[in-house]
Amino acid sequence: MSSKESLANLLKEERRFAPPAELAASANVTADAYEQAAADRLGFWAEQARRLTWATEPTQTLDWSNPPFAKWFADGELNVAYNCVDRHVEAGNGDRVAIHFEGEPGDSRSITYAELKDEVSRAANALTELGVEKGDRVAVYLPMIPEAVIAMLACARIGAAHSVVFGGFSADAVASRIADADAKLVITSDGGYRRGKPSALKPAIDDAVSRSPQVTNVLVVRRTGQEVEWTEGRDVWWHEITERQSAEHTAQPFDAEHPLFILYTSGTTGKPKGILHTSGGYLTQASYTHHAVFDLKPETDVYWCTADIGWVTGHSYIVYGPLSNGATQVIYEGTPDTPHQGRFWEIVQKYGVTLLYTAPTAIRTFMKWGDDIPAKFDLTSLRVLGSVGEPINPEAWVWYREHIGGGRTPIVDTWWQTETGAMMISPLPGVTETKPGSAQRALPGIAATVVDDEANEVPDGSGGYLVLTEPWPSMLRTIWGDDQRYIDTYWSRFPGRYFAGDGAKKDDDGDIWLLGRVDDVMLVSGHNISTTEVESALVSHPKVAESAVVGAADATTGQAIVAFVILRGTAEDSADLAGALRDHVGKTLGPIAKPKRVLIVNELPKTRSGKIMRRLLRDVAENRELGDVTTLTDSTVMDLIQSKLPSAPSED
Ligand code: 6R9
Repeated sequence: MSSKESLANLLKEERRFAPPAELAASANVTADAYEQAAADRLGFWAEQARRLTWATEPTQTLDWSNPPFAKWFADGELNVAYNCVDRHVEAGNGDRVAIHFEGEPGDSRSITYAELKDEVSRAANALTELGVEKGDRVAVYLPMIPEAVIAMLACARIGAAHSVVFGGFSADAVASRIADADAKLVITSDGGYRRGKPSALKPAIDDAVSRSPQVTNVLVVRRTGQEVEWTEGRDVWWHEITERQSAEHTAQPFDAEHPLFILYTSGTTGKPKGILHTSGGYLTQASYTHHAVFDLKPETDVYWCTADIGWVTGHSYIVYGPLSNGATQVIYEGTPDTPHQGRFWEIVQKYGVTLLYTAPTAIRTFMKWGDDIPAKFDLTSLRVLGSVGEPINPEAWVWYREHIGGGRTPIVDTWWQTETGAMMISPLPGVTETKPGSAQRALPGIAATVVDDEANEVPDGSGGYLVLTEPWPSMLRTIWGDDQRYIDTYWSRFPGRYFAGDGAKKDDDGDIWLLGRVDDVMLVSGHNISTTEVESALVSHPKVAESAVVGAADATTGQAIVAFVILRGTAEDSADLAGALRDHVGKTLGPIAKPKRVLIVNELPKTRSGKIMRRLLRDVAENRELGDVTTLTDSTVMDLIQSKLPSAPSED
């Protein structure tokens, strides 16, 4: 598809891509899964739970007697780490590679399932020696190295809940998360490699732990070899303590509802929410969706999810989903442009990656860098491509399929949240006729719909709020320590239904299109306009790689649309470009959606998981002091954007 065609044309043309015949013929999941799950939803999930190895098989599926507090498989017992590691060794697959680790400087290391079992066992013994027990919390603050996975599995193995905090977060952010979870141990490293240099992690932990009296030890992985401050009696080298442990460790079974992890989502205001996930239901859905949505064939596939371990995507689709399925996967430590902009494609070629899972923000960056970069590498091993984190603009979807997938691969646009634990809405690669830009329909066993302000389901062809209408196995169980906030945040807007906070519409076929967070929706002269639609219209212009739009207070229209735009590699700014882009949006979506101002920028403010922080752009557009920037990857971005403002063209 030519990039000149507008979003409207893309939609009007109803461009669809049928699943490749070969994939459909041997797909893990076929169309009858939808019927089977619709006929008996709980029976369907009970069957999926049998993917796991239980110490005590559950006889109950769902206990929803005290909504919204769910219990799944409540009388079952299992050990999550045993399911992710030991059982594959026992099944004779100990020599299969679990992790191909690629360090940013170019060092690499492959770890088989048998080796992973030894390492996780040693780490579990080390945690026990340090006094960590079932029911405790452990904070993890590590770069993307195998020890991050090993640390999480070691916690799971002994029944301690982990709380992974992004390696980029400040000491304050770490300290508040350590305090909220009341963690007694912190696992960190001297540093990690980012953009060609060692980047320190331990100083933030030293600062945070100095304010956390309940932390008894800090376990430190040596990754970069850089100098670290050392607190005797508190700090322990990972390699020293694990080396002297036995590689034998018997995994005890825990209740299906035993806490597995807490993961903090920042939200837009207030203190971070500690999302609590438990064991049996979470692992069932992480495992099933990874098997179904990626069509994983563990004997032959090489899977790579580029997410950071500190994001829920790293939890569910690097650690628990893939490892419970016995997958072979790649883990990469660094950034996609180090030492060159083809690094991702070099890795795909090196390991023969077949299944790739990344985020729209990365895809749009690759578009910006230019088509010629992936073209230099052999990407023919790829067979399914996934997207997660934000709505994927149709133009980026088509680019991903063409330039990464060689025009062959299905794209699975997977909608889910930290709170949902696992994928909820996504195409199935062997079943769904895909549409660029749409996550399409709820997975088998999942119930989602779109409702209006009065909680009425909207007809096909209309928009509203995305809600989930039935409990699901990997749902959050509560907000750590704050049941009332859990009820208020997710279950009170539409009683009896889970409100995801996202806007969505159903097309004429009933397929779901995500439209972004409802907090970001713009109100222009009485019309609701979604950020996603205007951004997609901008990205459908041949000169645009990425954009973010916000509504800024305006005396005449209530809000006016301000667009921040990043150009493609070969495109140049010109005097009339802003006007041309405004006209392009006007033609694509209608005059009401025309941005009042268009600012060409080089970067956009993003979280570590790649989500655009529109809240900060709104502050800029309304000339306000910036709000909380602690979850921003790179705070200098905001200075650059603000410096653009005075000379910005202002049209009316
Ligand atoms: C997995 C993850 C959740 C929010 C979610 C939505 C956005 C994620 C999306 C998507 C459109 C997709 N989101 N996937 N929007 N299409 N395929 O991202 O979790 O970090 O908690 O964010 O991300 O707005 O509500 P989390």
